[in-house]
Amino acid sequence: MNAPDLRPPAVRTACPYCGVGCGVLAAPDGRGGATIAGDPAHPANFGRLCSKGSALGATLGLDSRLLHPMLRQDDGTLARTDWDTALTSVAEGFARIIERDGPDAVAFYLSGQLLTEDYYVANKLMKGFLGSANVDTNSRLCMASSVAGHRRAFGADTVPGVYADLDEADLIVLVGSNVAWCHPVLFQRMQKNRRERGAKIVVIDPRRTATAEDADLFLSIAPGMDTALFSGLLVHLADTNALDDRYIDAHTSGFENALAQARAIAPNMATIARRTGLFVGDVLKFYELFAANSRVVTCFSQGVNQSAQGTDKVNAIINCHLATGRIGKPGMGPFSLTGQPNAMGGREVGGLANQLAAHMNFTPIEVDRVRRFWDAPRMATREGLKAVDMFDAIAVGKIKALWVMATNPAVSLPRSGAVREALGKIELFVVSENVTSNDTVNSGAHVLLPATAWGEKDGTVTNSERRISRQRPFLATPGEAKPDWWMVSQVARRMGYGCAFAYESVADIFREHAALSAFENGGTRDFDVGALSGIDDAAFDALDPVQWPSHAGQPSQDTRFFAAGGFFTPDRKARFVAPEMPTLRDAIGAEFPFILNTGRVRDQWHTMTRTGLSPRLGLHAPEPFVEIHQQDADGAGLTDGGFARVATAHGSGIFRVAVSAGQQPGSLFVPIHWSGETASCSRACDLVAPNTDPHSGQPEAKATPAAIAPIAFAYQGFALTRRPIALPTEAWWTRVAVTGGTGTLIASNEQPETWRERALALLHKSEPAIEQAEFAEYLDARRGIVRVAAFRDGRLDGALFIGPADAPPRWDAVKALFEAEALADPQRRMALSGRAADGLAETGPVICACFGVGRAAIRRAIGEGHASVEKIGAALRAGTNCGSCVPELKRIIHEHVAQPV
Ligand SMILES: Nc1nc2c(c(=O)[nH]1)N[C@H]1C(S)=C(S)[C@@H](COP(=O)(O)OP(=O)(O)OC[C@H]3O[C@@H](n4cnc5c(=O)[nH]c(N)nc54)[C@H](O)[C@@H]3O)O[C@H]1N2
Ligand SMILES: Nc1nc2c(c(=O)[nH]1)N[C@H]1C(S)=C(S)[C@@H](COP(=O)(O)OP(=O)(O)OC[C@H]3O[C@@H](n4cnc5c(=O)[nH]c(N)nc54)[C@H](O)[C@@H]3O)O[C@H]1N2
Ligand code: SF4
Ligand SMILES: [Mo]
Repeated sequence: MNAPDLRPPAVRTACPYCGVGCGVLAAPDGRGGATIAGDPAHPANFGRLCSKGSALGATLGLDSRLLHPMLRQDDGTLARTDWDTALTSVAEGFARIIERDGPDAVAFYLSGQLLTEDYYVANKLMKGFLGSANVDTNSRLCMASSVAGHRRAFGADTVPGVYADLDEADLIVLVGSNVAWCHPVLFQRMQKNRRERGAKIVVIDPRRTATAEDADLFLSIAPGMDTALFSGLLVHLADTNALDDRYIDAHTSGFENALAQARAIAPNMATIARRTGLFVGDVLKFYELFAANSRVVTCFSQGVNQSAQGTDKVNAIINCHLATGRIGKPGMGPFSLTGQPNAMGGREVGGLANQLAAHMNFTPIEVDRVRRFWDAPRMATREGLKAVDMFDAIAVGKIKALWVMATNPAVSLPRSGAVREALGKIELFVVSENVTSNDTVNSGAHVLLPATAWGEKDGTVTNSERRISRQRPFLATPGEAKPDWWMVSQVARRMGYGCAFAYESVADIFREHAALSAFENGGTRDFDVGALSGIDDAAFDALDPVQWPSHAGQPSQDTRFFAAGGFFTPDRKARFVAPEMPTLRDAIGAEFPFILNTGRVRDQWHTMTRTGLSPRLGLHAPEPFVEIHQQDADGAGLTDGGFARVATAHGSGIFRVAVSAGQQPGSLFVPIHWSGETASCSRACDLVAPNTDPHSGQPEAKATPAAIAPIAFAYQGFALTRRPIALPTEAWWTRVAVTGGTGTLIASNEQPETWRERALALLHKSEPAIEQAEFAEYLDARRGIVRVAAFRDGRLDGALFIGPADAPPRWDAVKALFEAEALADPQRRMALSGRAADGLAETGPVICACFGVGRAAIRRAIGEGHASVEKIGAALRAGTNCGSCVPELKRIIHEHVAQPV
């Protein structure tokens, strides 16, 4: 990889992935692509990017893009239409259904990947003009428990701290948060603090993640038991005189009650150890570290939020910070790490069904205030349905029209099989999307609206530390794509609300949003960006990253909340909350004896509609897997690298078995990224129970009782093709981007002869100019081997190799030939030879995505004496660019020392 050439005109924008909200410099190459680098001036990342951010340039292609509005025809097919027809059909459809069945028969399902301006307009249309609060978002699956926890404790959804706290803390506690993979640039900030200031890191997670690998203390907690651990901490703090009595007295209420409940949950160390599955000594070590370090930040993410008691977990953590007065001061505070790039912005505009805009709720005074500000004819007066309930209402026909924007619920909602079925029955199903095909679109969408994507869209996002950054366009808008805010406004105009949706630009919307935040505020609401309400177009274009609050009285930045109280409750005091006794909603039993945990891998983003386009990002974890402890694998008759069917009461899937020492006995881990687009049957959410938290409505995505059993395939193999191929449902397959095309990994019980026939047919189909293609094949039916290759213009244009499961063909060498621009004769012969197939050049999984360095090469280098991260970097360059792989390098070094090759 060469150093990015960033001559002007590089555009300053923000990364579209995680909530760290890194600043990006994008220099368009004039051919539809761009060179990407971190923005050194952005206060979230100071020039750094992780593996996903660095690969953004490879995800800008238009091959999979939806470029024109489409309408479902009577024969079931989708056909291109014009914008006016599409928008009119949406407007008329929503109007008709509201007229017939009332406003609660319609819904919007939005996303933390929308820009604030898109989000604001969609929320305004539904809550102010259509008269329903049935607007919910994928943030329900993500941040809802944090929102509810903040609101209970602080009276508002306020993140008190700033990223600088991570630089200034002496102790960082990471709860249910795999920051090394999910917020990598923040992880690097934490590591820098550790190196330079000696900060300690404690990781609390049932799995030994890449984050845990490097921690000072790792607590492999029993799933769901965080409240027991933090209740015990509150008791410990009380019993060791580590409380801040003055803060408690002056700024909080409910302490005694919360402490009494904490004592009930965690009466003594033995009980805590039993509930959490931890050693007393480790628990004590954590408690002593917490008590001894006043500069402590507790970061939490989905291991906390995605729980049927997620809100209580959040409050159990916040209780400990309130009790020690460690909040809103440099280096201290509870810190909810947001997931999506604009999770925070969505909360600002009231994107959730139980919020109004600008951090207001559904009290009569607030409803009236927003009504007057919007001059709204049909204000929703009560909360709408939260995501899981919304899709249940769709399933039973109560909601008849749905508009999905920028999310893929057919893959990401719990019990997603049932979700797909419900979507198929809906009367009017509108999707605005970037891609022509995903599981949601393919669940029967009637109207497809092509949305501008990152690089084209224009507006603002807010990151985890309340910092608003501009996303700026640097590419021309392709086809007929339009911004989401434009589509919503156009539909609103067609429904008769032209005056209220007369926006000409994102700046118009931003100004209105900023003005609403200040409207009759007077310090009663935390979210106030009134200082920006008069911003002119030029200043909006040039807007530097700015943190809220930012109002007339306090336009400054780097503001923390609550160091001196000032909560947003009626008496301005924080509330301690007494949590429930911790438990998982569904208990394991004989039929489903394991706990299924789900989450993310380092180099993929959600359902892979974008990261899935990058061959480099596909190298790290190319196929869907289930992680399991050795002891459980032995018990279930599973082998590392084999296959397993994982089943729950809700669905099942087939995954490659990955035996992992980091996995707790009794639990399984499946990544969330694979969908019907990328695998035959490996969607994590098909298996997940729809149990929700009573306060937040957030589903328990990390603890569904499950069973696992081996599944045998007699043959395995792969295909390399210029375009994706379709395989029969009898085969297990998964797809990954490779340089120059698509790789498909295959497992099957069908005979090699069948595969030979199929290979010829498939390769024929996938070649654009087949008459020029030349086929070579090798069949050894007795050994179960088939190899078919297609050559064209001196290139290897396609290949399909199948072999016996105990000696499957490896694709590294064939892939190298597939990627080559031209092949010499001996190389062509090599293509079918056993040598290529057996993979002389096998690299193992690629650990360093930036320089394509595989595990095998790293292990070799360690064997040759390069046994430190620095030395590996010097020898192989691995880990020297974005740094996302450093925790794994450390793990490999560690393993090697324990067990040399
Ligand atoms: N690479 C990558 N990064 C991403 C994303 C992505 O798709 N890919 N998505 C972004 C988004 S939207 C989000 S929300 C964030 C999520 O970021 P994270 O929350 O860090 O990621 P997850 O992998 O979902 O879950 C975190 C951890 O919770 C642990 N966990 C499970 N159950 C429990 C429990 O009971 N207690 C505790 N303490 N831990 C538990 C899991 O083992 C897992 O390691 O990542 C963001 N960043
Ligand atoms: N089991 C389990 N399930 C989970 C989770 C888990 O940990 N475990 N995590 C949950 C969490 S935290 C999250 S955030 C969700 C994420 O889940 P989703 O939001 O469903 O996943 P994405 O793949 O990000 O879907 C975004 C879609 O919007 C499209 N898109 C991107 N940008 C735009 C745009 O500007 N406009 C429009 N109109 N479309 C756009 C993309 O092409 C893509 O199809 O998954 C949740 N589901
Ligand atoms: S940490 Fe990575 S994914 Fe997150 S915003 Fe920064 S570059 Fe993007
Ligand atoms: Mo998320």
